[in-house]
Amino acid sequence: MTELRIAVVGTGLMGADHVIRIGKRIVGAHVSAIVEPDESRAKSAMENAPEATWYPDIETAIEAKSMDAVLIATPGQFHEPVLLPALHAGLPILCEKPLAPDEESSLRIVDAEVSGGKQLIQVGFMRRFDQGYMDLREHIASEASGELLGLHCAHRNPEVPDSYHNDMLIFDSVVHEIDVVRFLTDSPVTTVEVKHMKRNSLSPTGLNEPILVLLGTESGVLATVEMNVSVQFGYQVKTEAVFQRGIAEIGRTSGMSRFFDGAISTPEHMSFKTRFAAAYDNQIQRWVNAVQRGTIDGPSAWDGYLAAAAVKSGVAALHSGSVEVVKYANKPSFYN
Ligand code: ISE
Repeated sequence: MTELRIAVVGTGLMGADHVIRIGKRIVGAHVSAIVEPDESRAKSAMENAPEATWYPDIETAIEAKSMDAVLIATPGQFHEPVLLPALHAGLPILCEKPLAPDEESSLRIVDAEVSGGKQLIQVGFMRRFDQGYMDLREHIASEASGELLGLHCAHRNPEVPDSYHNDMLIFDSVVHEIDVVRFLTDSPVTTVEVKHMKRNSLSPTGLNEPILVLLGTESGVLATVEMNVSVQFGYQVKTEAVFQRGIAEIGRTSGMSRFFDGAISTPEHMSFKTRFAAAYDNQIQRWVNAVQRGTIDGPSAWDGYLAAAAVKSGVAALHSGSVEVVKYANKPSFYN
């Protein structure tokens, strides 16, 4: 089988990481094109992709037929203008989360995929490829500890870039829990409420956090999410699941413990790039394999839309302080 030629669109933090990953660890694919308007960023990414050609925009890259598949890693608000021409060209796409930051553009993307007649989009909710989440989902489904009653999720970032603004707490960060709570429980999020903890004076100006988000699901399982983007000490994503007959926990950092100078210490991750490195590898390898078979293997554009619809209520809840009910469009039979 010939190697899959991938165009990586956007080579900021995540895109540059994916270029290295594809070059070093992914089997059966290589980066054939870097699509990036910023020349210096493109050049630095190309140091890890010797076979790649640089294009400033997706249209020129498509015109040059320089790829078999597209990996989109630009910020969420720039996904739609890349997704639509790539879909139109019939290219398989792995699109970083969120599919789009708002419900309306997510629906437009879904409509475009449906009219093209083939499922081409996979959304990069990488937590679904993390061993801990996969094990927990299986444990919940097995009912070995009885029925699942609730989830306590902690999502902590040491800090965020200057471009991060308050609504991103929901559409850029909590969107992971919104997707993964449905993945774990097999039940859609139906209500969202947001409470504020005491504001961290170390949070950047304009951010009012940490927040506590309550996600209610159709099945009655309630998930609490501590969303904290200024926790300083490290990057931590953990979940505790409460069952009828016990508790299950994922995400506790393992590794060498040092007993030194009157303290016991284990290093903590500082970024999602290392915390979820294995999940990203797994996600991209499975996507490459699926593309070779003409399919996808992971969350679809419809999953991306469902997350966006719940995000809309989440942002409303962040502003209103009330419980917001999530409304979903009818699922096109195309996604059954
Ligand atoms: C970022 O965009 C991610 O996707 C990370 O996984 C998340 O932890 C972070 O809060 C987001 O800003």
